[in-house]
Formats: sequence, C-alpha cells, structure tokens
Amino acid sequence: MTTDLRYPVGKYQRPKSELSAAERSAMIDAIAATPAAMRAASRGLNAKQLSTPYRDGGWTVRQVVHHVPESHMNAFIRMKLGLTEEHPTVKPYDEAAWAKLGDAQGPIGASLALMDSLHERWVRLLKSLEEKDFQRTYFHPENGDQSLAVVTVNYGWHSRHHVAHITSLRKRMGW
Ligand code: NI
Repeated sequence: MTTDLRYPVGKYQRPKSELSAAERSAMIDAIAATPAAMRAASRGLNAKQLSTPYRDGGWTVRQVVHHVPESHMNAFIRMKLGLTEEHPTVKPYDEAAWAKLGDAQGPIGASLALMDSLHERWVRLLKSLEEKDFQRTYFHPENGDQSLAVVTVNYGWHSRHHVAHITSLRKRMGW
C-alpha cells in the first residue's frame, strides 16, 4: 500500500446517491468538530514547527491552518447564495495564491478564532435546513452543479483532510 501524504484521510469521493439524514448529520458533526480539532492539532507547536511543510513541497502547518477558514468562508457564502438565489454561479478562487498573501503568514490564533465563529454560524445554518434545502444547487465553473447535500459532504471531508495533514505530520515527526 502506498501512502500519499497529500490524502491522509483518502481522496474526496463525491456521493453517488442521495444521502440519508443520518449520513448528512454525521458530516455536519464533522464540520462542527473542526475548530476544536484544529486547535488541538496545532496546540503547542513553536514557530519553527508551524513553518514546516506538512509534506515536501506542501503548505506549511501555518498555511494549512489559515487555509481552512478561507476555504470555509467561501463555502459558507456559496451555500447562502445557493439558499437565496436560483441555481447561482459561484466564484472559484485561487487557494494557492491566497495562501501566499501576507495575512496567511501571520500567527494562527486569528484563524482559529475565525474558525470558531464561522463554524458556529455555519453549523447553525446547516442544522436549520430542511430536506428540500439540501437539494438546492449552485453551479461551480470548475466542478459543475453541486447540491448543498454534496457540498456538505465535501466540507466534512475537507475539514478532516486538513486536520489530518497536521496530526499525521506530528506523528511522523514525533512532535
Ligand atoms: Ni483545502
């Protein structure tokens, strides 16, 4: 078995069939658990450790921590657009370029706090949705039509994916 350090929890699998309410609720729980999981994953790391790439050529731990709320702010806004407009086209963004901007080089505390409040709002939104709301869609120019149910699975995965970048690095480094 080969280990691909990029995908510590496996690659994202777009669900092929409708999700049950229980499956969806497990994904919402994963999103809800992420701020605390990220805080725990990055707890006690010093500046040099935070500046270490999680794999050769990959983002540093610091960039991973900053990336997650950046990605999830986009996701939250796309979901709200999907809920309030008829099949809107959403805006992709260049996540690699965002990760190089100055604010993504600073201390991680602000991003951990951002994640706390963002996920509180996001999970409150997700838990307020009815079945028909999860069937609403938006169009992503690179990924095609997405239902909010599919987006929820995607970000449940995405949350675990990036936390595992840090926890698996710590394990390998013995930190
Ligand atoms: Ni990501």
